[in-house]
Amino acid sequence: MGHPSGRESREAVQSELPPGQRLQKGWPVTHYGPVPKFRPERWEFRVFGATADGDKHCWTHEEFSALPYATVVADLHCVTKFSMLGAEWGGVPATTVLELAPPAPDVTHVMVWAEYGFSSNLRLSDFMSDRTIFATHKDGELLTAEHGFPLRLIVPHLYAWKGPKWVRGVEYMTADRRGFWEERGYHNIGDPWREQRYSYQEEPGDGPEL
Ligand SMILES: Nc1nc2c(c(=O)[nH]1)N[C@H]1C(S)=C(S)[C@@H](COP(=O)(O)O)O[C@H]1N2
Ligand SMILES: [Mo]
Repeated sequence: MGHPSGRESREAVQSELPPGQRLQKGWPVTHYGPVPKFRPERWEFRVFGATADGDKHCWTHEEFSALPYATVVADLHCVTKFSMLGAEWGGVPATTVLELAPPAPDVTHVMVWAEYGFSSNLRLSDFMSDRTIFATHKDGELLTAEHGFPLRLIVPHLYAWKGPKWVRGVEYMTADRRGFWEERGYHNIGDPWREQRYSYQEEPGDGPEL
């Protein structure tokens, strides 16, 4: 067909972007509120709620850092329409957390909790993806404070607000409940390929009543 090569390569890049997104050069910082100070002696990662054994599971920073390290190459899509492609995220896969602290059989959703009470809800099926990862590193380097150090969640197949920075824990839930942005006008599921940006786009069954 013979497109000029410049145009062809732009189209190749565009085809990797979900609808309505544009490619961002560099890595902007996007969040609500201040950047929390990391205090290692006070930090713990907690899994609580409907666990299989009914107990809370806690890791100190040292213990969590000693869990097996894995990497996932994934894009980041912000609902405000910029995307960053092809980052390598390093850390602890969500599947590892699920193995070490299994949910009760009736768990359907999780709430991921971060500093200052920020939260985001996910279907267990989204959390269970083998590409969902609690990241400590990006492209081989420790995360910076403003990008979520010491720990942030990356859910590659959902908009980036579904991945809290400064994560402190996971609550296993037997019914869905809205997180911080999901209560404030963003879509309960947040699939960028279906452009599920806002809660007014939700269809019956996508989320709890607002
Ligand atoms: N704790 C917390 N995590 C958060 C947010 C936030 O407001 N608070 N914003 C989310 C949004 S909307 C985006 S786009 C990404 C941005 O990550 P970045 O600043 O590392 O690019 O963080 C997500 N994680
Ligand atoms: Mo975002």
